[in-house]
Amino acid sequence: MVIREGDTIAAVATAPGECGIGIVRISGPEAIGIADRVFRSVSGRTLKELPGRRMNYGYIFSPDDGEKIDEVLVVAMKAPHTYTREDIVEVHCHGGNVAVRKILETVLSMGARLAQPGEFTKRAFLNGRIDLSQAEAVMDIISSKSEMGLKTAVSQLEGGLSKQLDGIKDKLLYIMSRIEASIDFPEHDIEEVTRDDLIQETRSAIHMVERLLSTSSTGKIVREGLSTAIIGKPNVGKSSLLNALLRENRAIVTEIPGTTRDVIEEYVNLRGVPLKLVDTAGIRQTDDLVESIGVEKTREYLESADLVLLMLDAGRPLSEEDRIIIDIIEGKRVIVLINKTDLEIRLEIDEIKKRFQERPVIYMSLAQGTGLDVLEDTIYKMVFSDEIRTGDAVMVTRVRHVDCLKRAKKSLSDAAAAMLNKLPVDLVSIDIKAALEALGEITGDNITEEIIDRIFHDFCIGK
Ligand SMILES: Nc1nc2c(ncn2[C@@H]2O[C@H](COP(=O)(O)OP(=O)(O)OP(=O)(O)O)[C@@H](O)[C@H]2O)c(=O)[nH]1
Ligand SMILES: [Mg+2]
Repeated sequence: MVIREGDTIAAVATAPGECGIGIVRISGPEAIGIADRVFRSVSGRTLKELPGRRMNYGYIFSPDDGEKIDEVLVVAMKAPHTYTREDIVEVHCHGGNVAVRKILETVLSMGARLAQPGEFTKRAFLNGRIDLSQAEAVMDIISSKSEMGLKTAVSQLEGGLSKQLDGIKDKLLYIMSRIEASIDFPEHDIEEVTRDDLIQETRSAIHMVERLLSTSSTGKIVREGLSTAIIGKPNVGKSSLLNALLRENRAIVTEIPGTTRDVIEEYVNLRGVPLKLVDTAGIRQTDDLVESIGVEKTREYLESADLVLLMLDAGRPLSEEDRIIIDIIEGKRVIVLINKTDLEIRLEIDEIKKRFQERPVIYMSLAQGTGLDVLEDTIYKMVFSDEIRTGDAVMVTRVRHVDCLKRAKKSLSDAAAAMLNKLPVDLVSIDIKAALEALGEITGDNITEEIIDRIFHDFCIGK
């Protein structure tokens, strides 16, 4: 274990605004010394003298004029068994902006440096307490949008993904050792039996990488949410659907066509799946400037949507507007919703069914509250394959990981092909090494400073 000697950093770890408590966090070799210069415990003892990992009651004083700044609880944690593996002090003061900011300023004036976003977690990684995928999981826990997202991130933090990668890496190291042993043979080639065995091993490694990759589309949705656009002509009930899924009256609903003029975006938790739900302005030709901008925006959202909920009105025949919309959404992942089934049916349902043969068509009446459960069920099943639904919590959630896995798979396929074609062993070993490196990038075994900086740049301050 190598602890890197860094400077001492400090930041506010709690969110701004009026609240019960605020926490200023300090980490580094001078953390306890700096805290002792501004903290007076009621017992009169310093943090250096007091036992660690206990809350100590007292006050923070201004070093300039000796004025009390706030009544606090302070905990000191000695390296190496801490979040960063350095000495850490946390000052728990009253919430709100002033006390917290004043204490941070005081700590900085004593020689600490303001931490960069994610710098505490970066130190935990650089000091070897967690690997890079676990560091990323910390951020995913903080920004998780559903229970499913939280569960996946916690499993990743516990090393779930790292363990699966270790299994693949072990296999590759075994293959490497066998190849290196055969290099010693005079003919400089792999023996027939060994070759068959190594091809088997490589294929099994490819299979393991593929299994991880197969979780990535669900993984991305679990982390970022499924971007879902409700599309339809004016007055079909789009905003009514948003409200029903949100279980609150978020969007204005009226009988006047063209009620929604802007795009409304809300997160909905659908059985653990986070939906980034977008209610749009009904698409139609219009002379109204505001509405036409809304319609333009709708088209833009449509472009980036993962899923389109196409809403049609059961009580009206298909109109020109419906047909234009049906053309626009060609090629997208679509669920067709036939709303207002409580009215007399005038929609050409057979034509719709024929047009959307492969796609789910769901009947609903938002006025009567029917069809919502079928919709929820259909979306859930779309997102989660059977395998993922029945457990197996390890999921690949980040584009960065997907990229590394794809590179590993490519190198392994090249290695297998080289062995089959009886190419020189050195070539095989180059490919296996490349695969090992690509997998190592996920956990940060061999990674450049630049990539590390880019990853931690997205973190929040104080974490
Ligand atoms: N009969 C009946 N009326 C409904 C149903 N769903 C919604 N409505 C009514 O249809 C009207 C339009 O609903 P909205 O949800 O505002 O429709 P919209 O698609 O958002 O309309 P725009 O924002 O104008 O594009 C309202 O008067 C709703 O009460 C339904 O299932 N049956
Ligand atoms: Mg609307």
